Amino acid sequence: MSVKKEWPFGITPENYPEFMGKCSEHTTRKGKDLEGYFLEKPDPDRVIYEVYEAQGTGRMRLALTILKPGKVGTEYHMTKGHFHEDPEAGEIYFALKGQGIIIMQDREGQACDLSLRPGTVACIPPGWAHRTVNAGKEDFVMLAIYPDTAGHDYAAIEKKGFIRRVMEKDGKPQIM
Ligand code: M6P
Ligand code: ZN
Repeated sequence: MSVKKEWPFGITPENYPEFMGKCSEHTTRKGKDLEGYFLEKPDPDRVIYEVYEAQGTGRMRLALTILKPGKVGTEYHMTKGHFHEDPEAGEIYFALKGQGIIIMQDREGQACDLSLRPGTVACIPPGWAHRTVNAGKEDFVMLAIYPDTAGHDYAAIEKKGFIRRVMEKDGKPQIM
């Protein structure tokens, strides 16, 4: 089998916009794409987050997510969240900028969260749905690395949501 020759590269908190330029896929998620995810109805035209995706090195995919700061009601901006279609596929998140929280949940309903600051690596084991929340006042930027066979399964989360939510209380993010 012939393998396409790739040129090595690094991604840093400073140069990630260069990586965005190399990406073949770019998705913008606005309030109207996230109706039913927040407790309140989001402004349909507000950009909540953007994802830049590329074929990574070998059999991996790389995705850079930029979550805009802000809240819908008192709930902090967040991604949709998903399980992987492949039950054996895990994922690694590497936080580059801002303050985030990753919420995870398995199919039995066990939940877990980790705070993400620049330099944090979060290991998402197979079988755990994952959602990221911007808990800060600037963009939250992170890089995700996952097998190219993982696939996104949004159905369960779309229907039932996550048990944990990140809400503002007394001016600060609180996980409820
Ligand atoms: C991370 C990765 C991507 C995912 C993106 C946005 O970058 O997990 O695979 O697409 O976050 O999350 P979601 O697809 O749940 O909206
Ligand atoms: Zn994933």
